[in-house]
Amino acid sequence: MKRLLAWLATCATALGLTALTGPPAAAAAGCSVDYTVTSQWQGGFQAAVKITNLGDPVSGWALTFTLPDSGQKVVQGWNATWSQSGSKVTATPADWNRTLGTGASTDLGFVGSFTGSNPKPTAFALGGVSCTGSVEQPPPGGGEPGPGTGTPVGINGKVHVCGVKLCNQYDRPIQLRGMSTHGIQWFGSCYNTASLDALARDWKADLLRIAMYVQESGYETDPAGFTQRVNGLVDQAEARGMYALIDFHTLTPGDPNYNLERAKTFFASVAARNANKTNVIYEIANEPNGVSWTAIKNYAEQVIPVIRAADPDAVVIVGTRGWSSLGVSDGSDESEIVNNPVNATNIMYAFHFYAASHKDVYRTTVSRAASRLPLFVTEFGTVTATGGGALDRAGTTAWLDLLDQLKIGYANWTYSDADESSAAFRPGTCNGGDYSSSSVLTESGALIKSRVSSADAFPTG
Ligand code: IDC
Repeated sequence: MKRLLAWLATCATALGLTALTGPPAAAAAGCSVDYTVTSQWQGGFQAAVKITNLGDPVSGWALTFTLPDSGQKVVQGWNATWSQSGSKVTATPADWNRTLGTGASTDLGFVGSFTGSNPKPTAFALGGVSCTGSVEQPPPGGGEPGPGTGTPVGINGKVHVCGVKLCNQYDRPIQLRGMSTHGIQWFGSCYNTASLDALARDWKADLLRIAMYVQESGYETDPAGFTQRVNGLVDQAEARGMYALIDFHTLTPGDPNYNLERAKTFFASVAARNANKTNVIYEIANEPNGVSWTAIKNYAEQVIPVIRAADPDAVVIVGTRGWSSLGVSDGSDESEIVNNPVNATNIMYAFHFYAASHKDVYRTTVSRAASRLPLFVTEFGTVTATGGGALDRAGTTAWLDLLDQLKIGYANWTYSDADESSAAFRPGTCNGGDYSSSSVLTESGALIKSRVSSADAFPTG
């Protein structure tokens, strides 16, 4: 081992890797993977995986691929840390092969088990970039901010659920913090170049939740038009290196099954269109209410396969009973989900709160549920559940401290100038071009901006 290390150190010096202190501002990226089954026996096999970095040097990487047969499992691997979530496998480097210069290779391997046939895995990617043997050049000019320049998406790449957490391309848990739009049918003018630049640059948001109401003059009135608007905002978020949470904002009626056919049509379309993007997360039902967990689960198990058929490896978030309260607002709790989870992998469950309405019993539930279920706070307010009333600063702070501690991601309602205290901007802001001055912020906006803009500590490698 010592000799190997010494040899690697020599190679690293020869490749000029000692000068590698951090990622270049914008990097060329590309890779190839040679996958060989070196031996196979009844129910088992051994595979060799040679990765070659064709792009700029990397220090820290994650290899991901998909096992095509759901019976296949990685039993034991070497020369990397191996993990598997559903059919998705992630390998992250050991200390000695963290750094890969341009043209450098590293040899990994694993022993796997299988049932049925044993086809070759698919979708090999290094750091979220497909290993096709070609190289993606950085965009000309490399303008800031952008997806490859130290932005949330640039650093974390494609996210996935790992245990009860959300993990980045290095298979390390992360918390994504950002803002929700208001209903895009009403506040579309609030989402423009200047406001989204402010969200990415000043607020340093990781995430834009795109609230597409289905009723109340939303999607049902113009499916093609709303689908297009959502896709446009996905692109706007991507261009700024932010994740886009596509929210199918069901609210009234509360049974998501009322919109089942619409959901299938909508998600088939957005999942096909956005399948190759790194930044998309799907939220399939905002706030189920007046409906049982069984009915919600049934809806999820019909919509998720539609998404997976087009976009197999994106995270999907499922709304929960009682306005996404994990059932608490209906006198239940998370146990109904723990005992009867949605039959799908790479999913999370939504929890929503409004700080002035949802207090200790809700916080206790989230603290307890967080060790059992992957949770994402896809919507919360600093005020009462009406979206109005006085700001609850202490309650909001207690909630956000808890979410930070548990690394639970969140989006605040709303990045808009609605005339209600939950909005971040004062009424009229979206008629002008200034989204950056403190004078355009409401009390809630100022509080949330200070929280969202604090530094992210995204782990790499
Ligand atoms: C509210 C809006 C308000 C709108 C109302 C009805 O703030 O302007 O008139 O919806 O569409 C939720 C919902 C979210 C609500 C929000 C505040 O997801 O749509 O927005 N809220 O009431 N759940 C709890 C609170």
